[in-house]
Amino acid sequence: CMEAGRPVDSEMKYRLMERDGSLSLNTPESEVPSFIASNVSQYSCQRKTTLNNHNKKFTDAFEIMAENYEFKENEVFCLEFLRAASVLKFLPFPVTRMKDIQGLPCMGVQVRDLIEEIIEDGESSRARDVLNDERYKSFKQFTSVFGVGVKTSEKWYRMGLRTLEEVKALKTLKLSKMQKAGFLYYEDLVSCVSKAEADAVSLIVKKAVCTFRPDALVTITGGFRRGKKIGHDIDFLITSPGPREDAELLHKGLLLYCDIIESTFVKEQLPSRQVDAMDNFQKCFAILKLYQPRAENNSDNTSKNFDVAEVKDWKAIRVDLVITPFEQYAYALVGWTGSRQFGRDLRRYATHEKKMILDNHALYDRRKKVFLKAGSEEEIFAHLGLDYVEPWERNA
Ligand code: DCT
Ligand code: MG
Repeated sequence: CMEAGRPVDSEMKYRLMERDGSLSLNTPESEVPSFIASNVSQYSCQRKTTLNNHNKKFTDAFEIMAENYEFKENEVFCLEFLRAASVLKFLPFPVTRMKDIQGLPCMGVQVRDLIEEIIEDGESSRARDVLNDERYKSFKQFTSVFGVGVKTSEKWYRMGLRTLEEVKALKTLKLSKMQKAGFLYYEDLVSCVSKAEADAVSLIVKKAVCTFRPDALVTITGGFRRGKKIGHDIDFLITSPGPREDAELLHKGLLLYCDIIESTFVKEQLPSRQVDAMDNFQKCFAILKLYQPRAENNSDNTSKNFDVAEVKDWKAIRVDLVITPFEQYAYALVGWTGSRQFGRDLRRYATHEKKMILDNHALYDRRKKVFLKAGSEEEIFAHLGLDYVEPWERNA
C-alpha cells in the first residue's frame, strides 16, 4: 500500500495523479507525496519503521508529553501521544505544513495543536512547560534510578522530596535491594550502553550460559536487535531445546546485582489480555560488571607508584536475561525485541482484527479455541495475517 522510501519517478507521479486529482503535472518533485496518507495503518505492526526518523523535533515533544501523562498515570493521553509519535517516525518525509498530516491516523486534537505550534514557532510551549514542571522534573530524576518506578516516585513526591540528593540525604527512607543497587551504580547506569559494550557483554553472557547449557541459544533482543546504537540496558533471551531445568545463570563475580524472578508460568493458561502485562518467564534483572581498559592513563596504572585500587577499570551495565521454554521462544522473541509500541499494536491488532489473544508466550485463536504454535517470528506474523516486519523495521 505504500511507496515509502522509493524515489519518486515520473511514472509514479502519473499513478498518483490518477488517484489524486489535486496534483498537477507542474507540481515540483519534492511536493509529490510518495505515499497515500489514508492508506497508513493505525497499527504500527502494519508499518515499517526504521531508525531513520525525519520528524524528531515532533516525536521528541510527543514523547515528553506521553511521559508526563505516564507519570500522572493517564494511560489514554499517554498512548495518544505515543501512537502519534510512532506514526511520524514512520513518515518518509519531514512534516512542514499541517497539510502533510492530512488523512494520517492517530492525529487527535491535542496532537495537531502541538504539531501546529512546532511548525509555527519551531518548538512547543506545552512541551517546554512540561520540562519546567516541578513534578515532571522530580519524577524524571526518581525514575532514572534502577528499581524506581512511577509508584515509588509518587510516594517520594508526596513526602515532599524533589531531588535525588534529597532522597539520598533522607537516611530513614527504606530502599529496596534493587534501589540500593540503583543508587550505588547510578552514574554508570544513567550513561547509556553502547553497541560495543553490548557486543562485549554478549560474549560474556554466551560463554557463561554455555558452560551450563552447551546447547543453549542466546539471542540479544530489545533495542540492539532493532539496530539501535545505544540503549539503557541489554536484553537477552535464552532458551535450550533440551529438557527444562532452571539453569544457574552467571559467575557470581561478574554480577553486581541480580534479582531472579522465578517462572510463574501456568501451562494451558490463556494469554493475558492486559496490553502491558509482564510475562511469566524466569528472568533476571542484573547489573553486570564489564571490565574495560581506561583510555586515559592506561600506560601508567600498573606502575607501582600508582594507586591501582583508585582506578575504576569497569562499568556497571544493566542486563535483562529472560529464560524461555523452547516452544515459546518465538513468541518471547517478538515480545522482547519490541519496540514497546510495536508490541502493543501487535496485541491490539490480534484482539481487534483477528479475535486472537497474543502475549509473550502464545497466540490463542478464540474462534477455533486453539493455541497456534510457532517456531519462528515469521510464523507468528503469518498466523496473524500480517506481512513480516524485520526487527530493524520495528522501531515504532
Ligand atoms: N518488554 C516486554 N515486557 C516487559 C518489558 C519489556 O515485552 N515487561 C519488551 C518491550 C521492549 C523490549 O522488551 C525491551 O525492553 P526495553 O529494554 O525497556 O526497551 P528497548 O527497546 O530495548 O529500549 P532501550 O534501548 O532503552 O533498552
Ligand atoms: Mg533494552
